[in-house]
Amino acid sequence: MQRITIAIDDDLLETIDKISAQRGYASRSETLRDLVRDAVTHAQPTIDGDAKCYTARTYVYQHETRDLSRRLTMAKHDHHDLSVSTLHVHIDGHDCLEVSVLKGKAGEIQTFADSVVTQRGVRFGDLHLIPSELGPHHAEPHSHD
Ligand code: NI
Repeated sequence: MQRITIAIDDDLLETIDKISAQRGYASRSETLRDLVRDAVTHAQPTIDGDAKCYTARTYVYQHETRDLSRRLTMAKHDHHDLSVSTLHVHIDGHDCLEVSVLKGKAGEIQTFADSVVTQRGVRFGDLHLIPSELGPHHAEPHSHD
């Protein structure tokens, strides 16, 4: 096992301590290891990179962060072929919430999403991959009542 040092926001640390107390973890380290394991499992692609899929991508970003809005716009134009629709909500004076529906190969979408959520000033990045081929249930024409 290795020992690392990380810088963390006060608010986030407070939340981690609450989770730790609620679940009864013996230490912060134990709590963080479990939370990181969850995140790592979530981050590993479970769909074959060439599989066609739909994706709901959500993230919050601070539009005032230097150059961020411009970089995000450029990334979106670079991947315009994957984009179906984006919802933008101005949460408050600083933060924007975006929900994008993307369509394409899982691997390409993952790469695009990573390029967005890893930018400084972007938080709560999440990606929900939905295979285009939903199996026999949806292969037949169906109604929605
Ligand atoms: Ni906004």
